Amino acid sequence: MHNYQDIDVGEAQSGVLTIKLNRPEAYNALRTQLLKELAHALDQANDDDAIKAVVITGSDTVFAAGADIKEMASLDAVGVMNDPRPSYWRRITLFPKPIVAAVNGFALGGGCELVMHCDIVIAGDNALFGQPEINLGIIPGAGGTQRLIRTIGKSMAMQLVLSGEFITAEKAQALGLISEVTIPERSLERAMELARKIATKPPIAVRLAKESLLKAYETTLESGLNLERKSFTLLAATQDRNEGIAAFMEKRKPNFTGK
Ligand code: CO8
Repeated sequence: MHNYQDIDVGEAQSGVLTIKLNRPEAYNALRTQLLKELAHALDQANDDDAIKAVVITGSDTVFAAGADIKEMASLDAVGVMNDPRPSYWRRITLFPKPIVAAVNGFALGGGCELVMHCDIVIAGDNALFGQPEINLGIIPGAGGTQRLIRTIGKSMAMQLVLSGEFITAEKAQALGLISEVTIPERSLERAMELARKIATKPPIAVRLAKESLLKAYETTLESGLNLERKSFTLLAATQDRNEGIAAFMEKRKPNFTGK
C-alpha cells in the first residue's frame, strides 16, 4: 500500500476502494500534494481488476473547502499557467470506473468541483455546497462553470458562482447536483452500499454505461445516441451479457467475470 500524506486509502473490500481526504487542519483544502495523491490512487485503482468502484469521502464535517488558498496565494499568472494541478484533475476526470462520493459538511470551490467529478453523490444533511471563488477575485477553475451549468441549469449556476452563496444538501438534491440525502452518520455507509452493489454488476457494461452517460454532457444527441448504440452492440460480444441473459432465463443469479 502506498504511503500517502493527504489521503487515506483503505484496502479494497467487496470490490470497493475507499479514499478519504485527510487534511483536517486545512478543512481538506485540495493542495497540489492532495490532488497528486488522489490522481495516483485512482490510477492504481484503474490498474487493479479487483477494484470495481471507488468511494471518495471526507470527514464528518468537511468534504473539502476548496483549493488551498494559502498555496494559491503565492502563484502569479505564470505560476498558474505552469500549475500541475489541471493534469491531476484531468486524471480524475478520465477515471473510467464509477466513483461514489459521501459528502458531509463543506463542499466548496474545488471541493464542490470534486463532487461534480464523482458519478453518484450521497450527502449528509449537514452538507453545504458552493462556489465561493468570487469572494477571492477568481472563478471556479476545475470545471465548475461548465459542469455546474450542465448539472443544475443556468439561473442557479449563475447564482452560486456570482454570489458565492452556499446551498444545503436538500436544495442540492432538488437541483440534481446530488442523488440522496441521509443523516451524516449514514452517508458513507449508503455510498459504500451503492458502490458494493455496482461492484457486483458486469464491469464492461458498467464502464460503457458511465462513458455513455458522461458523453451526454459534451456532445449532440445524435452523436451521443451513436456512442450508446456502438457500446450496446459491443456488449453483445461479451460473455457477461450472455451470462446475464442466461441467468435470467434459468431463474438463477448471474456469475459475471468481466469478460
Ligand atoms: N484553503 C486553505 N486553508 C483553508 C481553506 C482553504 N480553501 N478553507 C479552510 N482553511 C483552513 C483555515 O485557514 C483554517 O486554518 P487556520 O486555523 O490554520 O487558519 C481552518 O481551515 C479552519 O477554517 P476556518 O477557521 O475559516 O473555519 P470556519 O468554520 O470558520 O469556516 C469555511 C469554514 C466557511 C469553510 C471557511 O474556512 C472558508 O470560507 N474557506 C474557504 C472556502 C473557499 O473560498 N473555497 C474556495 C477556494 S478557491 C477554489 O477552490 C478554486 C478551485 C480552483 C481549482 C483550480 C485547479 C487548477
